[in-house]
Amino acid sequence: MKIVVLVGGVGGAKLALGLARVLPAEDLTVIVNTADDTWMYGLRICPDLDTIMYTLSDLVNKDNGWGIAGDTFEMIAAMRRYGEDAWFGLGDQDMATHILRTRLLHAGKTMTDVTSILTKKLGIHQQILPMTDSAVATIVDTIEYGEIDFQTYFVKHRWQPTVKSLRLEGIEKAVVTPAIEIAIQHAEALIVGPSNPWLSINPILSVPGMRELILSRDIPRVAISPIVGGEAIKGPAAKLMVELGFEASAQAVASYYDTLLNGFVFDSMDGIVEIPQEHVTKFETIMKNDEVKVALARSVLEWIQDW
Ligand code: FO1
Repeated sequence: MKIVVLVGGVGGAKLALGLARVLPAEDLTVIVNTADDTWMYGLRICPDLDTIMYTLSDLVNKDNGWGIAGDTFEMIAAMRRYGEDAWFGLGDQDMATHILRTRLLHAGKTMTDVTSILTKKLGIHQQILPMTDSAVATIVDTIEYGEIDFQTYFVKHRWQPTVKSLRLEGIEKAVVTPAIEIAIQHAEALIVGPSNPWLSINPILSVPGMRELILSRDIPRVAISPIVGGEAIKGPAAKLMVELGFEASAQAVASYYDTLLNGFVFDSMDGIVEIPQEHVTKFETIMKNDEVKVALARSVLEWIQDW
């Protein structure tokens, strides 16, 4: 069954790993948010693409969910010796990814091409696609600091500033890539991972033409809730929902996706309530180990099989 999954970073990567373990590699395409991307020290950093690549190649630091296991931070220490305010934890091995990516981009390759080259070198056979080849950046308007870029909000200030609004710089000019068009047109189901709907999934859905492309497919289109028992499994989703004027609940996430999707998965701890999607179910969604990731992937695939 050909599956397209939309993801951000850590939570989405866990589901992608579960799906990768149960599907033939050629049946899985992972579409990844790139609105968290940033430039640092002249290098292009793509945190969510990195997280997906490291997770699927089993390189990932499982304690953090991002970065490479056992990496060292000598370069960052040397930056601090020069007096740099080096708050972003770029690992020494991780740097190889950013250096190669930047070199390939400077040589004129698209982000789709660069990602394909890097994933193949890491032995990943699934297709990993950036949401667009255009540069898009999430800008966070906060009460404390005014407008700041995403990594400053998320990493430097540990997502503690109060968010007034979010804006996607460059989104009007972004285009759906040919690879994404083909993947969605051939998909037999589309799964939205348990990633942050506002920070990770909305940028993907905001690429002009993306919603229309998804809606043109009469296939199962389901999301897994990132909110369990009114709280985010990881990260700022619940805090952000309240700041943006929503109730922090799985039901509010389902309403946010509305009829773009036709199915929604609650966590087994939550009660099923009235939502816009036609198909609703409950599974264990807190992917604390690889068995749960695989079990969740299998359950979702079985559930949508006969729609
Ligand atoms: N997240 C952190 O919380 N602290 C870091 O120092 C950090 C460094 C980092 C370096 C490379 C990379 O690919 C990701 C990194 N992340 C770090 C994770 C990342 O910035 C966020 O988890 C995502 O942007 C949110 O999806």
